Amino acid sequence: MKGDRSVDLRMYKTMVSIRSFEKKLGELSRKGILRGSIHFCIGQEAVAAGVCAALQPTDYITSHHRGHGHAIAKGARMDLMIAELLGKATGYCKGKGGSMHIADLDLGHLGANGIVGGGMPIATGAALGFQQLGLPHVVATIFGDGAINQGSFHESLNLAALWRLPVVFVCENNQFGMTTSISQASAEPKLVKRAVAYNVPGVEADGMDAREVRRVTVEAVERARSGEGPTLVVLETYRFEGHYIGDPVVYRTKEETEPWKSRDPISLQRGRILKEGFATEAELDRIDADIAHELEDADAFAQNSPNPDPPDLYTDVYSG
Ligand SMILES: Cc1ncc(C[n+]2csc(CCOP(=O)(O)OP(=O)(O)O)c2C)c(N)n1
Ligand SMILES: [Mg+2]
Repeated sequence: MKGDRSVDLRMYKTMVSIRSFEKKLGELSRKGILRGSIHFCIGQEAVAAGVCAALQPTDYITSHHRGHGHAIAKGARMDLMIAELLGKATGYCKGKGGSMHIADLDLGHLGANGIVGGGMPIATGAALGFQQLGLPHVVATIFGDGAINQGSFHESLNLAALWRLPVVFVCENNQFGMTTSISQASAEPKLVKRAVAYNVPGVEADGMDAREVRRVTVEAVERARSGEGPTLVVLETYRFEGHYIGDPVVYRTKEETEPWKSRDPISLQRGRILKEGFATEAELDRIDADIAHELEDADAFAQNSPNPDPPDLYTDVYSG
């Protein structure tokens, strides 16, 4: 597929930002500055970059527990994200949510979610609202191969298909749900076949290739926006790290992992940009350096931010 210089560079920048951001989190965790569990999406950056590059800024996403990449790709600020992860008052949710609860409604990010499968009903409900109000927005709901076995997937996709809601169901298939492989969890390991049950198109694509991810998502977004309803998009990818920071990863072999690592989505995109003459090595190095610089500033901002006031413990957490 032919590239587009500005889109390809934007997706490269998004992917490098995501990886650099998570490497920074690893550093902060090792130093004991960042506490608590985090789920890295290193290796899966092309999904976030490609899906969000297929959306308009006025479109929406829902994300999941491994959601840093989705937030960054939708335009979230890394300084506010680190502040949130450090529990600071300046964070996206005033430090009350942490890694799994980053949201920014103004950016069209309806929220990451610690409940596996929790994003799909939210996306479906938002899409119903947009349809009823006659608004042109599309919602991409990104969930894992583990989440596809939750009731919320079936209920949401069924209703979205029945009512032709403007949602795209994006399964980020990283081959595992915690330590459990697809073959241990799904009677039908070909996940895309589930589209048949709900009478919607099912598309599979290489989730290590941002350009390919964007291509299939653009088609699904157009379909959703034109009132034809949802598509199930299954993107084949792999998390290079453990399920959570500190996971000893005893359930995967080197033989399994190496072929995926050799298809690193960032290297793939960088190589393609160079080959097609969209940028030089020096220009790409400058992008990398700018991101590193931005992250240093983001880290300093977060670490120097105040902790929440103890009385704030009771605000935002109850309704009524
Ligand atoms: C409803 C619910 N059940 C179980 C869990 C525990 N849990 C957290 S992540 C996870 C695996 C999810 O796998 P997948 O959807 O493939 O996402 P991945 O971690 O691979 O990105 C599980 C079972 C949870 N958070 N929520
Ligand atoms: Mg998974």
